[in-house]
Amino acid sequence: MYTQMMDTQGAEKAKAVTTLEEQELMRRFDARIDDGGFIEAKDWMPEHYRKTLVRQISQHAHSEIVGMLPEGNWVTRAPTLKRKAILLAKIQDEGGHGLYLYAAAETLGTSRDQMIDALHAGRAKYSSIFNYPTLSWADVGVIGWLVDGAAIMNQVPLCRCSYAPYARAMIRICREESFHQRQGYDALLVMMRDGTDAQRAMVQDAVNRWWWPSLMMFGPPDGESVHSAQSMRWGIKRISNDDLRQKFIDATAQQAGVLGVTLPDPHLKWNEERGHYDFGPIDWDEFWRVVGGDGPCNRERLAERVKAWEEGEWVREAALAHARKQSMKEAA
Ligand code: BYC
Repeated sequence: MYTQMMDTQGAEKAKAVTTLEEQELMRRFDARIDDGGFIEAKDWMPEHYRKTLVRQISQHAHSEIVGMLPEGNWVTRAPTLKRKAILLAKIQDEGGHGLYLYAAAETLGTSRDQMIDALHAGRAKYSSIFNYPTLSWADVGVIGWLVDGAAIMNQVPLCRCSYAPYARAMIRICREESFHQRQGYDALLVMMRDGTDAQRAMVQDAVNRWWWPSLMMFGPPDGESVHSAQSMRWGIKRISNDDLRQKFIDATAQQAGVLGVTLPDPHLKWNEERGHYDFGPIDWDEFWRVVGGDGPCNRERLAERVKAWEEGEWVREAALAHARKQSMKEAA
C-alpha cells in the first residue's frame, strides 16, 4: 500500500517545511488547480485537501459496499435466470467499485482497516439512499433506474476531479454504472409494457417510495452544504448539489413519461422560462434523520456489514496465508 500520512519520516519532513517553503508549495498547488491540472498521490497537497478527499472517497466506497445489501435481498427471488445473472453481476460490480475507491483513498495515507473500522463503529457516513428497504422485485429495477441514474449524474463530473487516482477510479465506475442504469430501466420497461396490471402497480409503488430519497442522494441544498464551496474551489466537486439534482430531475421526468409511470410530485412541471422542471419541497428533516442513523434500515445495514466482516475473517486469513506462500515460492 502506498501511504504518505503513515510514513513517519515523511511526516517529520513535512513538519520541518518552513513557512516560506510551505507558501511556495501552496502557491504551486493552487496554480495547478487553477490551470485545471491534476494532483497525484506523491504530490504535495494541503492537509485539508487530503482530509476532504479521504472523507468523500471513503464515504463513497462505503456506499458502494452497503449498496450491495438492498439488492442482495432479491438475488434468491429474481423472477428469471437472466434477471438473476444480471443482478448478481451488478452486485459484484458494486463490490469492485468499493475496492477501487478504498484503494484510491489508501493513496492518501488512510488504511482500509481504518476506514472499515470507522464504518463499523458508526463514525463514517454512507449514502442515505441505502437505508430504505427493497420491498418488491420492482424496487430492484427502480434502484437501477433512479439510484444508479442519480449516481451517474453525480459521478460523471467526478471523472474530472482534481485528485487523479479518484478521477481514474471514477472513469471505470461510470462506465459500469451506465449499464446498471439501463438494466434497471429495461426491467421496468418489460413490466410496464408486457406485464399485468398488478405488475404495473408494483412499479408505480416502487417509484413512489424511491423518488424523494433519490433526490436526497445529491446532498443538502447548496445553502446548507458545508463542504461545497471549498470542494468546488479545489476542483473536487465540479457541479453543485442543487444543479446536479436539477439535471437529474430534468432527465428523469422525461424517462418517466416513456416508461408510463407518474413521479409522485404534484408540483413537477416544465418551466419554459427557466428551461427546467419545477419541483416540490424536499423533506430535509427526513434526510437528516436518515443521515443521522435513524432511517428505516440503518441499524440493519450496519449489523449486516459487521456480521459479514466477522464471518469473513477466515477468508481474509486464508488469502493472506496464500499470498505469503506465493511470495515465499517466488523468493525461493
Ligand atoms: N447521504 O457539505 P455536503 C453509490 C453528508 S451512489 C449521506 O454537501 P459534500 C451507488 C456529507 O457527507 C452514492 N450523507 O457534503 C449507487 C456531509 O457530512 P460530513 C454514493 C450525505 O461531501 C448505486 C454533510 O452531509 N456517492 O455509491 O460536499 C449502486 C454535508 O453535505 C449525503 C458518492 O458518495 C447523502 N446523500 O457533498 C451502488 C459520490 N449527502 O462528511 C452504489 C461522492 C450529503 O461532513 N460524494 N451528506 O460528516 C459526493 O459527491 C459528495 O460527498 C456528496 C455530498 C454530494 C454526497
